[in-house]
Amino acid sequence: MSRFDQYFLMREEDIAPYLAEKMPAYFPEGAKLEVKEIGDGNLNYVYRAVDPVSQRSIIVKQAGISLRISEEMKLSTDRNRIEAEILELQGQLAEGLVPKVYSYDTTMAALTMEDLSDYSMMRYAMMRHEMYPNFADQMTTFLVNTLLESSDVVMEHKAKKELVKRFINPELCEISEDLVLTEPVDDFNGRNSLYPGTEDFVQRELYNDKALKLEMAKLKFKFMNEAQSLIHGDLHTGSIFVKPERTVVFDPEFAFYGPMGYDIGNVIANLWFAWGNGFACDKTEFCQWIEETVVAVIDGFCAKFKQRFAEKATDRMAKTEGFCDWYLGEILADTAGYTGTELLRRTVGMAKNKDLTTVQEADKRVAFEKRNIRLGKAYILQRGEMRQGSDFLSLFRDCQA
Ligand code: SR1
Ligand code: MG
Repeated sequence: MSRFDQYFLMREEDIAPYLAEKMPAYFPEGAKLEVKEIGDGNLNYVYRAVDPVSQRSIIVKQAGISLRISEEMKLSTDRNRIEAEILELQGQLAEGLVPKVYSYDTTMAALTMEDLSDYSMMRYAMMRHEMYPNFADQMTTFLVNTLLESSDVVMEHKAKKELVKRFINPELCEISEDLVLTEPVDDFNGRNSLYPGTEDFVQRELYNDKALKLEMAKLKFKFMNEAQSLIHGDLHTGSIFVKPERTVVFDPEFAFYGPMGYDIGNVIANLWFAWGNGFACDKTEFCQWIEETVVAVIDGFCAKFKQRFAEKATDRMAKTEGFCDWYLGEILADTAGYTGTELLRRTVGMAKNKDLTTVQEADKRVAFEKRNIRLGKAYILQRGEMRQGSDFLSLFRDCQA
């Protein structure tokens, strides 16, 4: 009988005995581990354990039954199982671009994985206005490999449906259905918080705009009903680690079978948040790099997608002449739509981005928020017109005023 045979929420002092029991061979015998809680997300607890002598280290991530961001929000701890399983799958599809998982413990809802503390979380790297020239190339490889290769274009259809079943994720999807795809235009839970000076603008541009609400409803139903690919489901810059030579995507607990454009759109929107922070801090070169990166992510995705489609498509009808271009066009429209929803929800919703909230001067913060809202709306309303990276950039420039 062990104290880890029944679930409880661990604290720092529980991690060394937990690892001694569950991962006895990982550290040298007699190692005295130093443990620190380093979680930065809204949901879970993340511990880093280091043996200062051998310098070996590991991450333990545990799901709580209520969320860090709100005690009232309860969630099944099964999300950690989903995370462990998808990381293994993504590791096969996009080798080296996700952390290695060592173990998953269903009782404690805890997984152990590779420690990437020598990387920076991309959000903080962006807030320091650092530039990562390999990011677009590695991110587009991750996106194309994980999204295209988990879709019906490539997979045998019954095997794909098995994955749809295995990664059904109703509770975390509900969070996104509400926070991302409803509350920006309809604050029915009363959870939005508006920065002083933006209230009338938000009322007019978001809550009273019927055309926007209709398009948001379409995007919501696509999110709920289009089991296109095994998506990460929360691909913001807080789910990405970077160092100059390598990009690693983590934290896929929101994963489920949904539209590819949701992941790509999340990346693009969070790049625009980084731009907004850079702009508020007068970082011209950094902003220029972000603009180039947005274009490179879209164009790189399209080029790699077409190439891999030609190499890997197995479905007879998917190989029909013209289908790949049509399919990619739909993905780009979805990408623009979900870029828009992410821009809006991270500006007015309960889970805001630090790139935005750390801007102290009121006039700059208001300008940042209004630009996000104009841009988010434009991406949603004009999503059918996006053909390439330069279209995403032109729309962004049109919304500067
Ligand atoms: C209630 S959880 C708020 C947000 O944190 C996660 O990272 C997701 O983005 C979610 O929408
Ligand atoms: Mg997260």
